[in-house]
Amino acid sequence: MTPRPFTTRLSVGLAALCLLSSAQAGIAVSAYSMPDGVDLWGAYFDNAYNGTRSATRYLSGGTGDLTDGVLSASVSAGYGAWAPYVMWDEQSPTITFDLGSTHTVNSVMAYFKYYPQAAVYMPGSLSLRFSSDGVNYGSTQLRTLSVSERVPGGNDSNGIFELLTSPGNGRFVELTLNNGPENRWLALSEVVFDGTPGAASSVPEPGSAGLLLVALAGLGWAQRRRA
Ligand SMILES: [Ca+2]
Ligand SMILES: [Ca+2]
Repeated sequence: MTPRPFTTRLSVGLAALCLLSSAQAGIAVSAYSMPDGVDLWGAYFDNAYNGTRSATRYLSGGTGDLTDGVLSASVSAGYGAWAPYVMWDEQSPTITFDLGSTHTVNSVMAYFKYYPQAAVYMPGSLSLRFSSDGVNYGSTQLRTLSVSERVPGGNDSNGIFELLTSPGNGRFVELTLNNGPENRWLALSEVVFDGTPGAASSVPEPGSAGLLLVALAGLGWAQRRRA
């Protein structure tokens, strides 16, 4: 069989990309709560947090550094350059995200900084749980980072991870950063959720964007194999 010209394959790929972006959109976080980062250098805590900071430095009712759209930054300029990050030392903090309403969550991306010379490491693992009411949570998804994931590069490199092992459903997402064997600094800059509003749907209707996407993806795959 004659392979289709490149332009045909390109248009199929673009169509699939457009569908992907419309079928799965970023979820805006309404609020998150957590123990604030360390109060050092005017940078290590949650600089942008706009909710309440209690006397024990517990944050609630707002958003900040972890959802401001700044995913990664160089910290080579010194202490103040860590401001985009929230940093905890010898802790395994739990962060509770409120998505505002129930969503099917297909992706949770986390953006960390790695700087071993400054004792800033990757977590050993991450625990995720979903809840519809913020009280009763489902079973825990444990995402263990591999040896190579825990060493994403040299000083000032970025550790960026998909945390979900399978789609979740709910309004509240509880994320715990389980410190690794070093039990030292963790530096987190952003957590990005993707998915669709509403509860987990049953069988999708024929002709829906999702099915079309699957079909187009299959077409592209078949053409690549033929090419
Ligand atoms: Ca950020
Ligand atoms: Ca900060």
